[in-house]
Amino acid sequence: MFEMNGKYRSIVSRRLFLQRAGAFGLAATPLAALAGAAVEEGVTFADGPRELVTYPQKRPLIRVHTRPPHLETPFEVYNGGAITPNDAFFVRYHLANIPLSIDPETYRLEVKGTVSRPLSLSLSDLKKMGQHEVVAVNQCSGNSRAFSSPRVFGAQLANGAMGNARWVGVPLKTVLEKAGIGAGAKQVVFNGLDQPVLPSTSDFRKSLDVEHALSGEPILAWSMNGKDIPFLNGYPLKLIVPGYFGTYWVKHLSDIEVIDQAYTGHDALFMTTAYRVPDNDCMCVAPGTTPAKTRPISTLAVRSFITSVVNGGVLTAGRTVELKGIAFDGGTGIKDVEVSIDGGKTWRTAKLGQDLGRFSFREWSLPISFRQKGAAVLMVRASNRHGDVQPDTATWNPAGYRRNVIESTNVVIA
Ligand SMILES: Nc1nc2c(c(=O)[nH]1)N[C@H]1C(S)=C(S)[C@@H](COP(=O)(O)O)O[C@H]1N2
Ligand SMILES: [Mo]
Repeated sequence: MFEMNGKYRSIVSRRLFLQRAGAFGLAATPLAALAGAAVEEGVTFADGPRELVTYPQKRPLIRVHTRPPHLETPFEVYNGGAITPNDAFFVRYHLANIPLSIDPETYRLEVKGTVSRPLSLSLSDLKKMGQHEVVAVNQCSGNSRAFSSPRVFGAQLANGAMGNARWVGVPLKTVLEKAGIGAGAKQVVFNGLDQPVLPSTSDFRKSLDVEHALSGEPILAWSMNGKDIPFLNGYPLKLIVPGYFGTYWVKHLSDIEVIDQAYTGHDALFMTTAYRVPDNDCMCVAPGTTPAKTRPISTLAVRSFITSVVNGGVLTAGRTVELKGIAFDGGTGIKDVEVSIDGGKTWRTAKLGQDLGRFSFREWSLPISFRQKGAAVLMVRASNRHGDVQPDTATWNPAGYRRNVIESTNVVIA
């Protein structure tokens, strides 16, 4: 049985400790040092520097909210490799009533609705139905939202609401085929064990079109990087939708319902109102305006980051430094990564690292020696196999979703 209760209660006191550590100037303690490291460059957070908090199975992560837990991965983690460690993986919940303990013996996944054989499956039933592995990026739609200009409502996230992991589970297709999809089935609705506190609040449910659900790509995963999925990331079962934004990756998955119409209604808020983008090619509107029509957000935009140097970093002139970072897209795979050290005037091609599959982070590296001293602007831009390239200027939408502008890292060569 996984129990969150005892440890979970201590979170509040840990948070107070971190605050006091700052207030009393305990700069020499490791915790205070970590808290200091949580300040993200280039973001003006209204509440000032963001502190770190520790939750069960997690190293200290950047606190966005605590009720429910909403945590970002400290950016330096992405420099450690293409796979994001389980204990460093970001956490996002919408509803305050999250499960605190789940018994894997009594846990069941219900499959119901327009199916010929409704199912109630235990974890061991699921594990016997097939094991499929995929390395895929889970990125929140609002990742990097804090950089939107003009500012937008919503959690002010820097770049830490993304992660890449090796997921193992049974293809959703296999489970749906066992249940027998009825004629006229249109969408499949996914629900997890977390609930709203008030009945007037919408539950967190997501839907996929039947064709997508049966494509073989989405999987029902119980394993993340070779271990049980951490509790806060959706133990014991999580829907993995490779190439799609994290909002579809329903955690603590408890029921799957096949329906014969498009998913709407009171409980469909997270499909019908939230997580929607302007219904046009750029998924954008003129800054500050409201789109006439929207559609549900879907695949990840091509993105890349420099991870080996932080904004404000100092590099030594005349010596070769290995610049490195990550790139990813919504599933065509990364084609090219280019780096500029002169603010975008000239570009050179980086070397791509190991290919862990088209849904994965792809590491890149490029040795560079800086000749001139002074300020320099480093940039990285990726293109995918579909021919999409990151834009020079940021597009805008009211929720600050899907940011993928070429980012700049300001450094000093000394
Ligand atoms: N049950 C449940 N699943 C959920 C959510 C939620 O609030 N409840 N949030 C979604 C959103 S918007 C994101 S970005 C991802 C985050 O996954 P993680 O917490 O494992 O990083 O979970 C998704 N799955
Ligand atoms: Mo999200």
